[in-house]
Amino acid sequence: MKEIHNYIDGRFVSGGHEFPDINPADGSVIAQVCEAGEAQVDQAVSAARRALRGEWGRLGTAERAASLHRVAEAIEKRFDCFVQAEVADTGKPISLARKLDVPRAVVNFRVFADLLKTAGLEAFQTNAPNGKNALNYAVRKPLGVVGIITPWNLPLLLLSWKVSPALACGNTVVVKPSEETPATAALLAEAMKEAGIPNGVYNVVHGCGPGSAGELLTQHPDVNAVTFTGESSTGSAIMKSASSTVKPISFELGGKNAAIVFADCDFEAAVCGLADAVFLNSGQICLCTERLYVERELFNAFVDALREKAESLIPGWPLDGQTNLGPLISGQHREKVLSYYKLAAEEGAAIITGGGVPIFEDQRTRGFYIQPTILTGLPEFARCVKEEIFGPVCHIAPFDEEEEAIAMANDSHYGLAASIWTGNLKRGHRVAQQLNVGTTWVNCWFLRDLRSPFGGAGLSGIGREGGMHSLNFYSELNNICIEL
Ligand code: NAD
Ligand code: 6OH
Repeated sequence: MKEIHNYIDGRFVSGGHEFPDINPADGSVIAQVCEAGEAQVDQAVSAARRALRGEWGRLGTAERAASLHRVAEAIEKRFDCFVQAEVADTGKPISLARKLDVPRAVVNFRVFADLLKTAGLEAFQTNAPNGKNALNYAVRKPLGVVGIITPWNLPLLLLSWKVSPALACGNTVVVKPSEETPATAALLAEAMKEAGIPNGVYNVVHGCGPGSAGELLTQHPDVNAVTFTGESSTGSAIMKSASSTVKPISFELGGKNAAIVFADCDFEAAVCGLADAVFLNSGQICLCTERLYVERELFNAFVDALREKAESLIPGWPLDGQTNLGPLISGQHREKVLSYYKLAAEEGAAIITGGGVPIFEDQRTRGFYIQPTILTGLPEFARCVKEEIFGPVCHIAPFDEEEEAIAMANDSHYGLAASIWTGNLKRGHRVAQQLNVGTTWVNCWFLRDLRSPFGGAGLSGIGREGGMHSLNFYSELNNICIEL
């Protein structure tokens, strides 16, 4: 049986308790994963601390940028290995891993390398009231050792989106990938080695959250900052454990994202765009849409068209190029999503399509597939309209007035993303500017420029990453004031 090891100070380290890495398509065991205990987390943090003082800490920005480009090349060289590992761990369709996950990881390293080379610094010439003149300028220094904790939905993509700016800023990192999807973080260690990244700069510890590697990392006194993507409730637990040592935190958390569809939209484009927004990656993307508000005159036609899209999805084997609907990540997560399907019926929803589990006559019966599901008829206060489900499911409600749609879209404790579908761009701007979210798309979805700010309002997060926002989070600014 294959083993996935921790990666500490440039070496793969085995030992300790092991847990299985499960293939969600058929429930088979892909590998045994070595869980890092307290001693190993400690070793990883110490290695990262030493590396800050070594060769890595002495590199200039141009050399660090070149190192990140070499990491990007090393991933590209093993592109198929990364794709296979991501597909096996997540069950996502191979077409998606090829098109989104792995290429996006490569681009993350390239974008932050280039940004680092071109990023300027703030400078102010000061004329103080006492007549003195001074020059103020800020220099960027690394935060130190950054703890990075990531989820299972886009494992390599979300990991690289944090590792690349953290390294660009001269930090060293200890990453704790999701226990469900440990493989690509380990493969990235091989790419780091190949790219000549010094030992201790990138470390991986495997395990779960509470009482395991995740919590050990966030409460470690020698970790200088924590960046986390995952559920809002986990964010709250991490905030508590990081608070005793007052670490800076950056949180990208859950969402209950809305879409507003106006009758003047390009109907086909809206249906196709929203079919992706609801069902891509089996609805397991933080940006996926779970609440749709459709202008009443379009409502029936829209529900019918989205139903057709849902029913045409192919829940095949992930490695089959035709498959466009993979399983959910785990049996436990499927139970959670199915409990919402059941709750929806209890809350009085009309189930337009789906609501259960697809039938197979092969090993997929042991996998965690679920039917894509469309609900209508729920009141806005229903739990299925309020709580993040994180599956291939949405609720569609009609609206009559623009203000009403905005009010319903904003009536959420979350505030990650939204989309607006309209042929009237003036309205697009007007509505977008009233939504309380971190990202609003008009006539598109998940079209992301890596330089633009990314994060959420309310329960959806703290802070922004992306472009300069990432460089600012991952660096400590030292403002230097010189009297002239
Ligand atoms: P999760 O919060 O259960 O786990 C995420 C990571 O945190 C895992 O590595 C886990 O082991 C670790 N963890 C759990 N408890 C911990 C603790 N107490 N201390 C330290 N680490 C701990 O999330 P998930 O189920 O892996 O991912 C799905 C969730 O992530 C959804 O809510 C989704 O919306 C959210 N998400 C948000 C974004 C975003 O950018 N806003 C992106 C992707 C996913
Ligand atoms: C959340 O699940 C995914 C976020 C991904 C990005 O923001 C991106 O630009 O790749």
